[in-house]
Amino acid sequence: MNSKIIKIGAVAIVIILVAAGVVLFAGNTDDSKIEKVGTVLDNGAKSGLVVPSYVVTELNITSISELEEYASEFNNQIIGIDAGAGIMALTETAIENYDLDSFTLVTSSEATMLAALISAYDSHEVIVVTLWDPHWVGGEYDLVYLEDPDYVYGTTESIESWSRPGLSSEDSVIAEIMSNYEYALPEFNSLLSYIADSDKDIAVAAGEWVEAHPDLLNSWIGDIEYQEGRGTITIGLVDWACAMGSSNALKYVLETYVGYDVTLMSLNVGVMYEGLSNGEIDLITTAWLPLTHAQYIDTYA
Ligand code: PBE
Repeated sequence: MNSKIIKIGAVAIVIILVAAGVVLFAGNTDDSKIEKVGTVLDNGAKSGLVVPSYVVTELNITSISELEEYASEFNNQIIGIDAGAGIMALTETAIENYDLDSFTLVTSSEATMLAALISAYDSHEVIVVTLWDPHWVGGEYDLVYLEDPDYVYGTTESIESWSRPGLSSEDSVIAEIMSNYEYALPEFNSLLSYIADSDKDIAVAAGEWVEAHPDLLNSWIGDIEYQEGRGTITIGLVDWACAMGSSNALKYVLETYVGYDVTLMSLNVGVMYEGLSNGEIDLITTAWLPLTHAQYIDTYA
């Protein structure tokens, strides 16, 4: 064999190896995608800008498009929640869309926003907050969504469960439970209210609520039986009432009726999705879609 043929052969081998590498790499990219594993709530979730009902009657304001005229009554503030929450990005869009130039969106947390809302409510002050449903607070206070004629906050959404890449293919038991782990809207509202009204630790209250709903529990676990040592599951969540409710109830079910060891990890929303994507977190039950968490799903799914 002359040296020219050997060289051509070597070049061909290099080309084949590079092509194989490209194929493998492409495969890896797919394997790094987070996966939808269930629907916690099918439709019925919504979000927007909310005021106490007395604000609607007293200022005669019903729509976000009228907010700018009354900016000073609101101290030029919209009380928001944590940075990275989908509702914060949607509210920045609303500020641009409805020309709310006099307003600042205040970054805080759900707990701080609720404290501000309740304190304003109790002293009959004007306030506007970012808020959503399902949430227990709407059942306890007389609150109104300002109309959103341009649908900046979309219409209704679903709350979905997502997993790290590969969880369902590795563990058919968790895959089956997650595909069953769904609430009707009145059930989900009932869970959140029960937790909010309870003096007990949220984990205990969520467990009590599950025990009081045996038919729902059975619909989640089906004929899966308890088996000790099924493994460890880390559920990521943000400190939002809805996420704490669904995650604590799921932890109770997986530990008490299935045999997993479950850790709940409370995080910032961006870190939660990143952790899901790199496998540090196994599951989340708080993906609001198609709109609120679209930015994270576009990045990681
Ligand atoms: N929320 C509640 C979240 C999703 C769950 C509406 C505050 C958000 O805005 O990202």
